[in-house]
Amino acid sequence: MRLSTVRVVTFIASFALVRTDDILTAISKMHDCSSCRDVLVQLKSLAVKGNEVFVKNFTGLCETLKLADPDVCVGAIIRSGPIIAHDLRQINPTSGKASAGLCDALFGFCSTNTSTPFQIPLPPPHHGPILEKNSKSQTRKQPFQVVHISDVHIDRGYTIGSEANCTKPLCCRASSDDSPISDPAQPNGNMRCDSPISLADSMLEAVNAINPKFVIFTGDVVDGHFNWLGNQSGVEDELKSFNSELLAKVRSPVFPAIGLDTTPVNSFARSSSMTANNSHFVFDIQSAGWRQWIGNDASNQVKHESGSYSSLVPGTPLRIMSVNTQYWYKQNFWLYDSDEFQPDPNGILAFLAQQLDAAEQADEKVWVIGHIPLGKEDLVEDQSNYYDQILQRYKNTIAGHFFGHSHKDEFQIAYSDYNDQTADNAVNFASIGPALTPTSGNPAFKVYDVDSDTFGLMNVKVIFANTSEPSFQSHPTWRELYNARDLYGPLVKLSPSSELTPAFWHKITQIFQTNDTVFQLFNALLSREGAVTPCDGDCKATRICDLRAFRSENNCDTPTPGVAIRRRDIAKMAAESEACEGFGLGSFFRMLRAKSMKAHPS
Ligand SMILES: *[C@@H]1O[C@H](CO)[C@@H](O)[C@H](O)[C@H]1NC(C)=O
Ligand SMILES: *[C@@H]1O[C@H](CO)[C@@H](O)[C@H](O)[C@H]1NC(C)=O
Ligand SMILES: *[C@@H]1O[C@H](CO)[C@@H](O)[C@H](O)[C@H]1NC(C)=O
Ligand SMILES: *[C@@H]1O[C@H](CO)[C@@H](O)[C@H](O)[C@H]1NC(C)=O
Ligand SMILES: *[C@@H]1O[C@H](CO)[C@@H](O)[C@H](O)[C@H]1NC(C)=O
Ligand SMILES: *[C@@H]1O[C@H](CO)[C@@H](O)[C@H](O)[C@H]1NC(C)=O
Ligand SMILES: CC(=O)N[C@H]1CO[C@H](CO)[C@@H](O)[C@@H]1O
Repeated sequence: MRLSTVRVVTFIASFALVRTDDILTAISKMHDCSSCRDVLVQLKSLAVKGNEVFVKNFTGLCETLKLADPDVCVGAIIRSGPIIAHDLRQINPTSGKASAGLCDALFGFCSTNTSTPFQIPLPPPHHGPILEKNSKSQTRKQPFQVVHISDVHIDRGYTIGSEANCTKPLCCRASSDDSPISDPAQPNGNMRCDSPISLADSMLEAVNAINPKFVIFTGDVVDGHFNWLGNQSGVEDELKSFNSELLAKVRSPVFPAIGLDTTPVNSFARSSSMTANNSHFVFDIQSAGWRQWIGNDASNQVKHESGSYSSLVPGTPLRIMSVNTQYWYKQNFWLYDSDEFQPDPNGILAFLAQQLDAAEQADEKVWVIGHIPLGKEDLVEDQSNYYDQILQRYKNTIAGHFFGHSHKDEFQIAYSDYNDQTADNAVNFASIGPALTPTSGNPAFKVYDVDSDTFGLMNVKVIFANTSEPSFQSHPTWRELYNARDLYGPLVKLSPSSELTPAFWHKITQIFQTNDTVFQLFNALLSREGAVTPCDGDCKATRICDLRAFRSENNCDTPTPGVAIRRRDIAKMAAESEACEGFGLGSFFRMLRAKSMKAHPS
């Protein structure tokens, strides 16, 4: 979509002068945290007039400025707008954490690298010195396999032959707007579209053929159209359908985690909100849908612990703790409706700490799984820091972390001292992604070879389907892209009997620093060589810094307001954004700012 700058300028000028209370002028002058708060003051004056006025004004702006197609504008703003209006009515927009968080989520201002000091109450270790995990054991049993799938984003409305090069954030759905068709959607997927059912089925068959001991699924079921078309019954149907497909196609038990699937998307209300708008329906559906895999106790926890649960893998001392990370996600606008400091929304951290303590006493090992990794810019620094305190205390019990959300094949390392990031100080690591949806690269999943005594990883294999191969559209072929042991092991002289320890991953990041060939390969593998973006210099330094940041206060992402606007195709912006929110209110407000700055150059 292209728009005439002259028209925009004229429009904004008239709008700003005649129709709204200087909101756009304030937006165009925004350049730091304080001027961002000025905008919130203006927005609040609109919010107090009611949700309808708030929604109508912004829907009108979105449409007139052609920030998205009209149905996308109306659909997205009508869903999330009322939450933002509610926030503004509840909080002081001129100071405090809530207004800073809202500025950060909407415009990319007021973000800091700091967390609010708070000590999570934790009991001291129960035993004497815990036996060192024997990560270099010479006598190992045959490892077992675990499959990790993530971010399937299945579009049940995917229509073969529909327009794949449309003007919306996602395509491949039948629409009367698109004729004649320039780029027809193929049977098994397209990079501008979320996954057709046939692609998901194909992957689940490949997963089943591996016959893993169990499968972990780190969330995100519904497709991006839900950002502007979703409703509760639609989300319910999607979640149930994917549970049924997993059950029908995969013999192994599945341990899933709650993703961002709710309505409006990302928006999980805290229990402190005292409002009817919450996502309890998601927990009810999954409590029932996951019971046959995770057991009765864990199924009840899903319902009563806001989607989190703790479940022992049958026949092993390995416990899966699945955490709903969404109350720690900056694009969950429900987080900004109170000025009261809430260190542990919905008691998720307390639940984890209590379960880890019980696991420690029972001599179990734990894998923590969840949707959003804790180290990126899009995770609230506070809860990331408090989770890290729990991790440090239970580092001998936690044998692994597994997340999704970024759609990338990557990892994050935790250190006992983040100011002294060395191999010796690396205490844990998280394995992240990749995604099934072809929007961010070739569809892929991971297979882990797991030591049956320590539950550490002996190998990480990435299995992918190449969308560029002509045979992909008739029959996707799933094969190994690489495995970490063969690719990286020789570079760090990994001994044949050693696990892929946190220290191993730290040493890989050191190789990235010294050997750019290896780093560039890693950069290509992030998207399974399917959507490679060049990365040198500062980008490389940031990537390495981020791989060493299990805590979000330690990453090197600097939210650059409006940066994505420089991309040629605005419609694609949301799909490509690091935060992976799709077309949401965050992207809307950032686009609005970029447009208003063009109209009011400073
Ligand atoms: C925008 O808000 C103003 C109040 O500030 C209201 O008078 C006007 O009707 C709203 N515009 C639309 C299109 O709803
Ligand atoms: C975070 O810290 C880095 C390095 O210390 C700094 O360059 C960056 O500007 C900081 N970001 C913010 C938002 O304060
Ligand atoms: C998609 O459409 C745009 C304009 O509508 C055109 O410029 C572009 O070449 C098309 N891309 C493909 C891959 O067909
Ligand atoms: C809810 O969404 C589904 C598609 O997911 C759609 O078929 C249905 O009409 C929608 N219901 C309402 C009330 O909008
Ligand atoms: C995917 O297939 C294309 C076309 O055959 C090929 O050029 C490319 O190298 C393949 N990618 C990978 C990662 O194998
Ligand atoms: C970088 O790593 C590659 C692949 O292992 C190797 O072939 C090359 O010699 C290394 N380059 C340097 C400068 O060490
Ligand atoms: C803040 C907010 O979104 N409130 C909504 C909660 O749900 C009711 C009924 O669905 C709506 O009327 C409110 O606007």
